[in-house]
Amino acid sequence: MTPDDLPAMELLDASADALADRYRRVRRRTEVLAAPLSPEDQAAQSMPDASPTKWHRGHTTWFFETFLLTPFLPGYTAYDPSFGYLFNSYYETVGPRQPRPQRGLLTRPSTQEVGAYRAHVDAAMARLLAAPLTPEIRERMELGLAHEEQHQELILMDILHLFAQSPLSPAYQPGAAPARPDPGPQRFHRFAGGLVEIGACEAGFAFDNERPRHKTYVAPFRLSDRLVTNGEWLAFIEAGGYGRADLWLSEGWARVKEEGWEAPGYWRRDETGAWTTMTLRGRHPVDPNAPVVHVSYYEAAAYAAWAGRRLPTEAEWEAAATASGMTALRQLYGATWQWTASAYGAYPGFKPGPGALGEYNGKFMVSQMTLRGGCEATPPGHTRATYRNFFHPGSRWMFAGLRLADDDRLSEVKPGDAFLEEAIAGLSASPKTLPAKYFYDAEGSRLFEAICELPEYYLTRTETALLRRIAPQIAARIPDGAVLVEFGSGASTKTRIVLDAAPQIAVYAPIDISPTALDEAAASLRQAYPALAVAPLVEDFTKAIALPEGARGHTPVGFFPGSTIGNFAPDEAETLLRQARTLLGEGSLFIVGADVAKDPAVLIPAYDDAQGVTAAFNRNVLVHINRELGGTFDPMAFAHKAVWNAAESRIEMHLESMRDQIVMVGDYGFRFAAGETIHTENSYKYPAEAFETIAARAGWTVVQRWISEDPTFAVYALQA
Ligand code: AVI
Repeated sequence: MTPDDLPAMELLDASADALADRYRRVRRRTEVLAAPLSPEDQAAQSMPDASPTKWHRGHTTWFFETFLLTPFLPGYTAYDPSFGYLFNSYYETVGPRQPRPQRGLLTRPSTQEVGAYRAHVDAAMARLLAAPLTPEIRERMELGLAHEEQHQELILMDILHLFAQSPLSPAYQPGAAPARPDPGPQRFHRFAGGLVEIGACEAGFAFDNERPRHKTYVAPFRLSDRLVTNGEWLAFIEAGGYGRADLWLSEGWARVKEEGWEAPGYWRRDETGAWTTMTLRGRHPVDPNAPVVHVSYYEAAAYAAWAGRRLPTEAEWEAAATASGMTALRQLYGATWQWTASAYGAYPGFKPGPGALGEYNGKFMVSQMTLRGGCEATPPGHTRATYRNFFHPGSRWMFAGLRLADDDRLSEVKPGDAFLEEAIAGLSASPKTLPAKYFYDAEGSRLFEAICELPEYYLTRTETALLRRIAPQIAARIPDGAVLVEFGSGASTKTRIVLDAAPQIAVYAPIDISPTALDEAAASLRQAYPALAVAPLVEDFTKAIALPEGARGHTPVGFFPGSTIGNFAPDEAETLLRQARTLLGEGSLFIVGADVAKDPAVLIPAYDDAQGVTAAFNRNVLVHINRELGGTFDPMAFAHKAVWNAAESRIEMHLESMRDQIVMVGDYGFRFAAGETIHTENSYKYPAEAFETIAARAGWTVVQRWISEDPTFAVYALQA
């Protein structure tokens, strides 16, 4: 040995120690998991797929004995030659074995004797691990440890299945799980796909089925940031999901019929009709916020069909999991295994290894579906992005749930689109909201004009009459050559009253977000008032920071009729008035119309008219979203509601979901419970003093106030 070899040797020894240490920890963890179970618990087998805990403890020990001690520890003889038959799981190369469905008949060896077998093998393993380790031993050690960890999860799955058969619903672990917080709406993250690489690279441990790493093409797709919840599954049940053959694969539908499935595995309805489920903590009410678990592939696929989605392929899942890191996608590894749409098969270039261990995963590569991620019962650090779990599509006893995916069809939605961002933010809020300004597409503007003509909608008529009466007084305050700046001018109907009374106005500067409304209004005013210069400004008036070019050199007079100020909350109204003051300038005049609080018997019909025009106006925000953001709202599945909120002194408009439903907006899915509302508009009705306080806070002095006879409506003259 040269001095240069020394550090390498130390490293080798250190890693041998680490391996021995890991061996002890993994083996101890199995014993800790088995500790709460009595010998009777450990011996029973609840179905052919599940094995007794005692058998898992024996089998994992046999694995080390067969694949490490016998070939590599000189002089080792098997603890008991009969154990090879009892604890061989499926290795044909090793020899015959106890049939899997009859593992529960193995009353001998006793649980205690299995403990002694474990201790014997552990002592021999300590001797093996104390000697220098060849790469082959190391490789088998890694496999043996990962194998034992797989059985640790199986112990929990199988004991849960066993305990679920007991009329006593025993708890493996005491106490109820804490209630989960609402995970919020599913967000569908977009992934570009393309030619991606999946599978484990050569370095480090991975099971044989994770290799070889290879390239595969993935079309652009979207993947939900979280798992489907029990609450969402309940909606599927209540929507008759288990009774609709059209949602199910033929084999799945046959299972539904044969086994009478009407809910996930372990779910049961109690006397009150509420659902409970069996967990490792015993039987408990189903937590609507927890991920759904114990669903078969058939159920997962049916749910996805019902939700208008699909399951991700395993390549999509892995590409997304590796691309997103841990931030964008939630619940990747620690909640439930996630069914994928991929059949479990060999990766291109896969070849089973030589000998018995070549049987580990390869021979099961048919008739099963792949699951990705990990679950609460998966030992910490056991799983990874490339990990491929697999089960028959009808199995439900493992901890399996789902995450939805979809094709990426929405490339027309521009990132950074304010409408999309505000709609997503509002629909993600609780309670859900949408900004009122999005009522006003072309159809919304037309509907609003129709509202202004309604017998119940007193505002327009009353304000118009009031303006006609007070126009001379307003005109007297307007200087010669002024520019009349109108905020949210729309059709500029009321403007004419002021223009008629004040011919000294030289320029009209309407500000509106709708170019078509502005063009039409400007054209018709130019025709009616040939001496008037019209200088329109296409802008959201809440954002306008400069007057149009044509207003330069003229004294600005602001005009903001229609009680649009009432569509802003008091603090927003104050900000808006302050901005208007900056825009119009020191000393300017500002004429503002605002509705006044009054009897709800007058207010409510004004916002819920007999002809349903306001209802159509309200629903139009959904139509607008459908058209511009690829939304899937069924507007008629939402009822129009107008309510008087006395505490806030405002009329509120809401859209109430008439049923449980899932709606997509852009990449995002939103669940609506029946009766849940979207708050779409506030229309504040300020007592005159309240409005004047806001105006004063914004730096304005109220120089005159006019209030109509019943129904009351106010016009204020403010001075900067
Ligand atoms: C534009 N704004 C003043 C109307 C209002 O009365 O709040 C909008 C409206 N909403 C329902 N009907 C009319």
